[in-house]
Amino acid sequence: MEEKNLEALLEEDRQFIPSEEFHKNALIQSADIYEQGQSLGFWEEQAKQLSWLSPWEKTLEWNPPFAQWFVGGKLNASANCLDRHLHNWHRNKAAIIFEGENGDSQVLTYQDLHREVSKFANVLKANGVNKGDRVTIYLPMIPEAVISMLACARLGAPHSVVFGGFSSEALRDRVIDAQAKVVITSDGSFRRGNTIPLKDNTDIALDGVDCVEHVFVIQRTKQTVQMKENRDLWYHEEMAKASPVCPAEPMDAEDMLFILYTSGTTGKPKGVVHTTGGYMVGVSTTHRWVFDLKEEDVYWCTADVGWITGHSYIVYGPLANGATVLMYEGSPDYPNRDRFWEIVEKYKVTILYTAPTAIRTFMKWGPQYPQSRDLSSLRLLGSVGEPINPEAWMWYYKYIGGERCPIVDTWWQTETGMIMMTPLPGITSLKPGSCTVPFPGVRIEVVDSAGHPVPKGSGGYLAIKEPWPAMLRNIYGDPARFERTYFGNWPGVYFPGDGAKWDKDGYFWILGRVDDVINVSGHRIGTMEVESALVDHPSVAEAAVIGKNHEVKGQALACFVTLKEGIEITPDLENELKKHVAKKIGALARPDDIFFTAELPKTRSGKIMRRLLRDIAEGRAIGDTTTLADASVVNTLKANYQE
Ligand code: 6R9
Repeated sequence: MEEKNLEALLEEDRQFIPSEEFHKNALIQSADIYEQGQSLGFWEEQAKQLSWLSPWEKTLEWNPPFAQWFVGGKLNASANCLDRHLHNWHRNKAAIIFEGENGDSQVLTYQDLHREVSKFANVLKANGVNKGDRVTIYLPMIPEAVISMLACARLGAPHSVVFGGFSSEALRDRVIDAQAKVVITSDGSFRRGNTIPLKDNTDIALDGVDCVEHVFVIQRTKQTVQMKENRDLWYHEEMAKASPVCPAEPMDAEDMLFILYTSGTTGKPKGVVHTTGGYMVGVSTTHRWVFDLKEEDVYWCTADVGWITGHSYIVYGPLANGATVLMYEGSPDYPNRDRFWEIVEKYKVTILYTAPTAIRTFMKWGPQYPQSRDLSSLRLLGSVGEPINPEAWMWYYKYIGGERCPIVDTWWQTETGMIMMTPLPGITSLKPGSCTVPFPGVRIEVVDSAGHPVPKGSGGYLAIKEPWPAMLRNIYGDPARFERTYFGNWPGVYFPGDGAKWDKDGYFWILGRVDDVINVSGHRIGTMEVESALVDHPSVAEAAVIGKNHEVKGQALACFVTLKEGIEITPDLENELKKHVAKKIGALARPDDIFFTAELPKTRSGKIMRRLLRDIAEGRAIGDTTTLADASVVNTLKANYQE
């Protein structure tokens, strides 16, 4: 545990009680809900909010570490997000309000979305996609990304969305691991006035990959692309021919809905598997209660659909609840630094869900940007992705929420599928920096290394003691890794990889990852992935990567590199290595620092002394890092270092 963090958090004792006004209008007004959450009947009640084609026979079948929820039940996720909203006035409600980076906009009602999804499902079907086939989606934040996901769900073809900022190599690994039959991409994507060539990236990724039969290309930037004969098809041409009628495939509650890759402690990303019934129950319930969703809300989650936050809280949760979802394609500073606030003002956004790294960026830019816009429509704010430091929380509360909006700090993961710890905004007192308490029906504790709960006021490891409906069911193709990674510490207990503290009131304070995963701007990056990318470069002999504290990103990548015999250290090489990592993984993994060193400091047993490296990177152990190339320096540091 990081002592420094713990101390700082222990000093935080401000509390914010829900206003009378918010409380009396909230969906959840009584803490009795936590009592109800203690029986399985609670999740059955929530499941009844969805439409099922056949009822389930058993709520939970738990053979640790394998869980099955709503056993025997049948439903379709796309039908739950679309068809069931068509029977009344809801069909004319905006499902997606889209704002493009260049200022173009589009509104899709539930009826529109249903039609587009049905058409695209027919296109996919006509091109050989059947129930169970995997489809990789590599798209910008445009409505077609949602249409593609729901079209797959409609056919029962699990999707694997790959974030549009990932490199062609990262895309290739994920296509191969999933053995995808189809890839859906676009010509390019807009980014701060430039374009990123997604189709070109896809072509490189698929070179020599034989599982992919078709690539669908959506026209977004209109840049020139190569269309490969017999493989590539234009989305708009196929859609023009498609029928708008496509019945949704009845899916078993435990049929796979999607795979989503995430970083772990080894170099190979894990394909996290989510299934249909439990996931839909988990995300729709949490979305409704955590965001206190009302019919008239305009809900904006700023995540990308390439991450779990986009899956659960842009697509499946909100659409299952019939919400109006705002979707923004671009970056927060294009064309100006007030773009987010311009959007809030333009569409009268009522709920905003974003990440601490964004909030810290806005803090750095200064309050004049939000202050120049009318943000009075906002009534609730959310945070996700990493711990929010109390100063950022206070800034968000004051300058964005006008000291009127509760902030729900939601802790969860790709693997948990749904929000696991969070305030319920009508009843929970907020403490800046704490994600407060587990959601009803979720059992989480802070434990010591033996798995025993620690007393209130101390720190330890986070542990999830009981299965929950939206939990991951497996790692695609690797059940042994699934068991080892998540259930290897304490039998039958899920280990999320985070350290946490439990305060005197039973509130949880997340301290960050305790494994070799680094959280850069809310994105998980495995140190091993970056180390492998570096060692892949012909000049590099060995590499060690650590996360150093960073004002805006939370953590940034600092890399220690030893070079092969005879290779010279030059500023060019430093840039080349940074570029190499970005090319191998994606721009989000571009290192902040490369330190060339004659040797990596290791313990007698050969383990890299990462804490020493962190002290060096953060300037504590040594002032001038250029001397690291002198072998004696690292050896002296190492000799004086107390691990
Ligand atoms: C949803 C998402 C998961 C990791 C998780 C933790 C960190 C997420 C947090 C938080 C503190 C919060 N994390 N939310 N830490 N407070 N509210 O981000 O999923 O990309 O899989 O990352 O992010 O360390 O273990 P994912």
